[in-house]
Amino acid sequence: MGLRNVRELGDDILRKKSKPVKEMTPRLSALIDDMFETMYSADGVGLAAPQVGVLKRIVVMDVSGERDQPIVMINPEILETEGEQTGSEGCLSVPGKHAEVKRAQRVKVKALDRNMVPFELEGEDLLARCIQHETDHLEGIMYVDIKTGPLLDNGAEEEEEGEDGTDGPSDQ
Ligand code: GNR
Ligand code: NI
Repeated sequence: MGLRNVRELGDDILRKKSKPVKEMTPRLSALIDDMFETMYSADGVGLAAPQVGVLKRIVVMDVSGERDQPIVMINPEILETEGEQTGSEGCLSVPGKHAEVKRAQRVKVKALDRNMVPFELEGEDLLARCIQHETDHLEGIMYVDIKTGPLLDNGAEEEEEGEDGTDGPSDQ
């Protein structure tokens, strides 16, 4: 287990297309464990392998807020989309920033789980947004490419928030 270094905007690897996974291996299983650890440690709701420098079609997600609904998607393919949502989006590879992004409201995706067993998943709202954000990473697409509003700085409170969830130092 271990934290992986998250690549940031400007790193060429984020712009490359990731390759399909053919078989699960102990190395890839360890990668998935590390991706969850890295995502949870950064308070993210998703992470794609290229963000940790691995150009393979692997995504981890957990939009529960409780860290108790981990989802692994290997070789994900969006089968159907429906509707539209516009909302704020951030990315661990664009730290301290957010912007409005237009996405489908609902998506149906097929993927392999970490045992390479196929499954389908339907999501809406944040889960649908996260699925689209992560599958974009596998194509080298970043939300800043498709944002509909300006790239904004996150609030200072969020920036300074400690790991214990308390506020950072006061400005007063
Ligand atoms: O943590 C994240 N939050 C988020 C918010 C709205 C839409 C997508 C996301 S994914 C992001 C983590 C990340 O960078 N995943 O690639
Ligand atoms: Ni991202």
